[in-house]
Order: sequence, then C-alpha cells, then structure tokens
Amino acid sequence: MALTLYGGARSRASIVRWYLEEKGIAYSWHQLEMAAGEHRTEPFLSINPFGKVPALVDDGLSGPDGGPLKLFESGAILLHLAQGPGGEFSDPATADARRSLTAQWLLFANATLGPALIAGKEKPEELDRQLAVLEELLGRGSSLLAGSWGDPGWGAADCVLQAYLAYIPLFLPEHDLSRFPRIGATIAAATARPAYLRGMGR
Ligand SMILES: N[C@@H](CCC(=O)N[C@@H](CS)C(=O)NCC(=O)O)C(=O)O
Repeated sequence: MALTLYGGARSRASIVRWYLEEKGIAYSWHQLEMAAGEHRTEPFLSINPFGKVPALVDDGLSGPDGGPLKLFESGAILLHLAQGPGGEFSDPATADARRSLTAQWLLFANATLGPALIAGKEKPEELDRQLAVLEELLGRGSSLLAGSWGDPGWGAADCVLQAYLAYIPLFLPEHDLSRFPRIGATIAAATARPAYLRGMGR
C-alpha cells in the first residue's frame, strides 16, 4: 500500500500530515504550488475536482474508476487512515462506537468548530460557547474520546480538534483564552509533541 498526500504549505493538509507522523504511517508528500494555482489545474483536478487540499491517493484500494482510491476532505481522509490496518478501531469490543465517535468529532471540528473559529472576530460569543463546552469535557479526561475506555491513545479526532484549538492563538491572538485553562494546557501539550512539529510545523 502506498499513500500520497497532496497539500500546500500552511494548509489543512498539515493536520493529516500530523496524524501520519503521529502514527508512523509511511507516506509520500506532494506539495502543490498553490500560489501559482497548481491545485486548480490538471493533474490535481483529477484527484480533487474541487481543487482543494488535502487530497490522498491510496493505491492499496481501488476506486470506482478502477484506479487507486482518491479521497478529498480532511475529515474523510483522517477517518480512512484511522480505520486502516492496525488502526484505531482494532478492538472489536469498542470498534463500532469508537469509529462513530471519531466521525462525530471530525465532523464537529470541520463543520462546527472550524466555522466558529473563522467567524471568531465577528461572533466571539459563539466560539466561546463551544470552547466552554470543550473546557468542561476536557475536565473529564485527558482526551475528548476518553471516558469509560480510559485513555484510548492519540487519535485522528485529537489531531483535528487540537489543530483547530492551536489555530486560535495564531489567527485570533486577541481572543482571551485565559478563561479556558484546560484548553490552554492542551494547546501547549499538543503543540510540543514531536509529531506536531514534524507535521504542522511545515
Ligand atoms: N473542508 C475542506 C476544506 C479544504 C480547503 O478549503 N482547503 C484550502 C486550503 S486550507 C484550499 O485548498 N484552498 C484553495 C482554494 O480554495 O483555492 C477540508 O477539510 O479538506
């Protein structure tokens, strides 16, 4: 199985890259020259016709055209990687529930938290409402997926949630995070991880 991840410098592809680095999954990195519009031309459009990154080609599986599987949307790519061989859902006792909860957090991050972050200047109260809930949930365990399973280890959901949380001080430096000390602590811990520095630092 060979994986090729397509992305640009400082794009959401970094989140997928962080996960691949975290899990030690072998992959090739294809950096598109986005400033020159390479993502909006062939051959990339045959991988993601919407011309957005990240995109992943997995030649261990066939797609509907008979060629290697091509995926776009960071959440779909992360879920695909998390359920790969030896992935996060190998314990049959918890696999189905964990897969569904991982999908829930991936979708929450991309469809709910991400948009609140982008609108954080105009609507800081919505971002704070979500952060207050995350702050409370983090008080229940070191990982948002923890709970009756104890610590399930670092997962795809952690990468995407922590990546968005770490974006807050970068993109909204005036946003006061001091009211959310657990979130502040998880940002510090996540951004110090060697795999974060290898995946997100580029
Ligand atoms: N929901 C998508 C968003 C993809 C997206 O908007 N990617 C940006 C880079 S972070 C992009 O490719 N922008 C280039 C463009 O729209 O031309 C995902 O999570 O993969």
